[in-house]
Amino acid sequence: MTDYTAHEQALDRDCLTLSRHVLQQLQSFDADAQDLSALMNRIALAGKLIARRLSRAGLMEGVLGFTGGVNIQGEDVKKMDVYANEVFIAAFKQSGLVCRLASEEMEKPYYIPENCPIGRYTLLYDPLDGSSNVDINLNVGSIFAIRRQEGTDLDGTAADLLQNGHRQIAAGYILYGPSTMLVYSMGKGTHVFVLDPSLGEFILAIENLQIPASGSIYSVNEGNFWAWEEPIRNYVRHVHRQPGYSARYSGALVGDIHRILMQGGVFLYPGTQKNPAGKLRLLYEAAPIAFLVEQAGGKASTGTQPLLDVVPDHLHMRTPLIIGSPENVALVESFIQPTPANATVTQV
Ligand code: FBP
Repeated sequence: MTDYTAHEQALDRDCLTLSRHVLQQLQSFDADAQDLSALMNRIALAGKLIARRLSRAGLMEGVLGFTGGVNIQGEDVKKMDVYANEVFIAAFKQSGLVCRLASEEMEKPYYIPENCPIGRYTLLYDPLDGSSNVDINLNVGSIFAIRRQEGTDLDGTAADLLQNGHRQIAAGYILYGPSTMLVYSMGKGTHVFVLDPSLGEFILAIENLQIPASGSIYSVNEGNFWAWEEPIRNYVRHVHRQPGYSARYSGALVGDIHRILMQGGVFLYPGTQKNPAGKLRLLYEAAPIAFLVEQAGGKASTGTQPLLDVVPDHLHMRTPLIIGSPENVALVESFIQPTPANATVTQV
């Protein structure tokens, strides 16, 4: 191989930016494709701004800690939650792309009048996932999904968003870790980008990521053990007895899912007797992550039905989530819905 080719390859690599990859995925340069490429680029901009703030947060006054307020979820709000939410809104102003933003941090969707009615998309997002990690410099993330705006939504109930996860046009997450990564799918595979700080661009690192069919990692907050229903307890008792399993739980969904996408295994956030619906929100946490994992050959379930089939009844609806390598998820489901065929495995 001549130097030139290696040089050409490196140049090609450096030019395989997110916005170019989206156009390649859509195999089109028409207005719709350009809009979705620009939309993804705005999400990337929000990620870069949040990553910059996180990287210097420990040196800045008033960036970390709580605001003293409580959000629609009943959770104490972190200052970085508010900052990250404002960044996403600012990134889409004057864009003509997104008419409405629905966020974990806002009771009702936020409208960008200058973008309506031309903006044909709605962005649903969790601006800062794993916020319990942010003040201690552990990994956090942002989660996003793009859906088509159907109707004018004048009553602000976002009723047109109450549809199953298959209606997502694109979904992904940004992982703020040792490096900043953006993982997304438009329904044609799952792709991993790394932020090259010297370029300020997300560059393609892995195309068509495939999750291992099974893995030895299980990721769940065992502190909730006695709050779970018996079948989930039995599954965890089963893995405790199996040699080779390792428990890994970071407290941030994005970080735990990224590990499982790369190494295989299963993540669980089950319901509890007190909260049968669990903790995670369907529209801007579970459904986007399920879309990604299934595009990588994985499986996502509530325990009793495919996660992407769930139709929400309100914007901030919660759902149990069991997700990861298909064989591991099927094993958990076999404890929840035992059949004569799997009775030997589920007897603990
Ligand atoms: P936030 O988006 O408010 O951070 O909540 C979601 C989350 O932090 C997930 O990232 C994580 O998987 C889960 O909650 C951790 O919950 P728990 O502390 O109950 O295990």
